[in-house]
Amino acid sequence: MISILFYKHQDDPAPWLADLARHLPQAQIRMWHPGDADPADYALVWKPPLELLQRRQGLKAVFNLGAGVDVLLGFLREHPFLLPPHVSLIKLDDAGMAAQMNHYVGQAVLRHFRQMDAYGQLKQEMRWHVLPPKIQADYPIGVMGLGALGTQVASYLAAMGFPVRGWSRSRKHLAGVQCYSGEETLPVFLDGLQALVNMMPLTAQTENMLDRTVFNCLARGAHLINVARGAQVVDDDLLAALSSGQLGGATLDAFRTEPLPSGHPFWREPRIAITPHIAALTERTESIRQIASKIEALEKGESVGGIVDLARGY
Ligand code: OXD
Repeated sequence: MISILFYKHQDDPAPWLADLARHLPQAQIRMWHPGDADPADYALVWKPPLELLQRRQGLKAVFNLGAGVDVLLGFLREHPFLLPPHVSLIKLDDAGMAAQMNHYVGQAVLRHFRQMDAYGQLKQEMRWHVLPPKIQADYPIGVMGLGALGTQVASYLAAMGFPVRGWSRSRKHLAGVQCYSGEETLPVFLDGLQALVNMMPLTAQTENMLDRTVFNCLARGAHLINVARGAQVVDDDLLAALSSGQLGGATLDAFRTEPLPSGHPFWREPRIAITPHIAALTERTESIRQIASKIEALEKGESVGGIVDLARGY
């Protein structure tokens, strides 16, 4: 019998365990508790403690129940022999997250493009006043990170009629999106952007990448949207760019420390919109359907998609 170990940080496991049992009736599924060192064929995890994976006998694959695999890759950097080479780390392919991401980024872009915060302020002042409209053709948006979710968001924004640029480490081609790749193209990609959307995986190269140098390349008053990882933004540089007016605002869904500590200056900065890491939530039914079919394929010796390239880090 296939045995599955389940752990999902800060989430009620009961509905997951029930759905898994429905989709994989042939499996023995258990929630991980501290001290459980019994063998398992598969581990389905989101932000697990290291102990869950250490010296786990029998593992064939680890499924990450979210988009970013940085927590697991962090473990592997510190403990290179944590997973034997035959054990794949598999991430979700979209699983309903792309549509949520499109909506989240779309609303943030439109709020800035249609000046809704400025109209909100005018309403507070009970003033009927028409602001000069922004012109869509003069409103380039840049998406950094063209992975599974980044490509969808870039195409979505292009379909909304915006000029869209995409930037990634390796070369990509995307209809309707001007694609740039490699560090040396960064200044051209960033030049004059009205909105910058961060969708990069967290790696040693992307940590602290969104700093004052990047912000200074954007159009004055540009908007930053971070739906990736907080550690990619230099918080003090962001606050300084907002104070100086180089950035007009920011929509942040990811933070260095989550939950965002109550004393953090972002809470008090009116130009920053904050959401608690909800841009794209893992959809249980779709994720379980996907993982169950991958487990069935792996059990038959077939190959599956979504395997993380450990050297690249995504
Ligand atoms: C993430 C997620 O990776 O929420 O941030 O899935």
